[in-house]
Amino acid sequence: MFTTSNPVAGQGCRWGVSSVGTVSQEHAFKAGFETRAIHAGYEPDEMTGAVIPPIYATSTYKQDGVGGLRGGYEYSRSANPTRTALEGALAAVEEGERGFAFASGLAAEDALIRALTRPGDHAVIPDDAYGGTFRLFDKVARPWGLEHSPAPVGDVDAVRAAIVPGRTKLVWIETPTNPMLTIGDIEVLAAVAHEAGALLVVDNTFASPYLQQPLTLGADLVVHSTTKYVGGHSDVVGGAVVVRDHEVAERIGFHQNSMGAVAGPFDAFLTHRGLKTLGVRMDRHCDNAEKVVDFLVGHPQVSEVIYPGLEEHAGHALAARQMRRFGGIVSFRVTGGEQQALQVCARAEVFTLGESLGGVESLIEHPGRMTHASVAGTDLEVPADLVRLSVGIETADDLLADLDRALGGSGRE
Ligand code: P1T
Repeated sequence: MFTTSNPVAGQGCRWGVSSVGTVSQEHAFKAGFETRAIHAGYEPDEMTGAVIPPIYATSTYKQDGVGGLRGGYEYSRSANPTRTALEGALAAVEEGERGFAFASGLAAEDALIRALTRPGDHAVIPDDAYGGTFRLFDKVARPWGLEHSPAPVGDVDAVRAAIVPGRTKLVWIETPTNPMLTIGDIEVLAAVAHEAGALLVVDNTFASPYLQQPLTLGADLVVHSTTKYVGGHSDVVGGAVVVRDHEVAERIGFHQNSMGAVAGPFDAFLTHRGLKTLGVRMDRHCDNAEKVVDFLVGHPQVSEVIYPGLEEHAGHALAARQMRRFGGIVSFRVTGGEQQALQVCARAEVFTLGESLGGVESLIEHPGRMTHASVAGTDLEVPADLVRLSVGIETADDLLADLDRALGGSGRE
């Protein structure tokens, strides 16, 4: 049986979490991933039968006498039915106790950090992570008193050594990391964090809940930039935290409401719509990424292809164990240094030059000058000859032809 408690109404449902309406528990069962992605969080509206959660564009709710809330709804910073539906679905696909939707991935991270740490505490962070996450720890959280140590997520001993006994409250990883696609062992790192009395946080943005469910492997919290694969169409910015433990969930919920960086109803609607097709999109992202990798390996202008699906990737066996497939992001280095990397980015046409990832359209970027400019000169600096691809779901041959053109030809027979 798979049920999780409802953040607002306290109701379970067949698929995961029910936001509106009561459902008999008689037929409760653990549905498959796609079924949960499509049905969890919402039952067709009692009055109209609306199959999709309406966009509740309301800031407040009529009370039936003071304190007489209908379904627990009081004010839309605290809860809004469109957001509740998304939060229920996120909890269900990550197999968590509760999900929380935020205005952006960084807003979700900020709420998590402030809910679970205090001045004087310490966090272990990846030595390869999204530049904005590093900036949040280094330029925002540190001045408030939270210290951090970067460690390579692929090296368990190094992560263990970075823990400050008694002070480390969070071990924070990405797997795969952004942009070097390093793989961290979620199960082992959870044990390492727990031994030290810390919580393991996994940024699951790159894998998406379809490819990997960190909470089932022992992680305590998952964060997402839902801007990416969950939303999937590059039309909305959002973030999420999904929590395994009830008490931790209470703290995140308290901070979400107290700090207020929530997902609005229109954004929640778009993100939830995207989540319903996550499974089919991810399979095509992975198919196309594998074809792109095959093309790039051995290309005369490419010195290294980084993709966890390659047998020579240091984290390949681990990724094969903890992920369903290897994802849609491919990084590669070129033989001609930074200038060539910039040129490839500028020449690509089907691959749009831009930050972000995880949308249906293919994107190309230069991490050193773009998404990871904020880590220049730190332990997290990325190679200047690195190019990152977010492989979309266009026709694969068009993607290969575009890359060949951008690289100056001679990669295809
Ligand atoms: O952009 P926002 O929704 O606030 O999410 C931040 C974030 C968090 N975690 C990871 C792993 C991310 O990749 C991001 C955002 N990343 C990009 C914009 C990028 O192009 O890499």
